[in-house]
Amino acid sequence: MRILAAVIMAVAAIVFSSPASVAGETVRVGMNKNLYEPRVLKIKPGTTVEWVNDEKRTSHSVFFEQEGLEESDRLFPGESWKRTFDKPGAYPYRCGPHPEMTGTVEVTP
Ligand SMILES: [Cu+2]
Repeated sequence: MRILAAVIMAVAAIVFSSPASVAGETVRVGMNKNLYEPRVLKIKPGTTVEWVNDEKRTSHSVFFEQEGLEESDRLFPGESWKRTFDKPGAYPYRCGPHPEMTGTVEVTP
């Protein structure tokens, strides 16, 4: 029984440490030192992502250019912007003023 308990604990640790989100949940992506953190975010359908500018003085945006969407407003330090993802897929994006600043949202069922 002790071994069984250890196996259950190990499986639980793996399951609960996976970066999965729950539908209706809001997950934060920071923007700091010209990087999105985390750069690759894995979520479940129905999750809202909130990008928050954690810089002291640099402004950023969130631009899903490849989807042909409009760029977000310019986000000044402390400001944020949200998008909800309902369909599975990979959603690459970048910062408008800093094209080398990129990230991806991966939505998996
Ligand atoms: Cu930027």
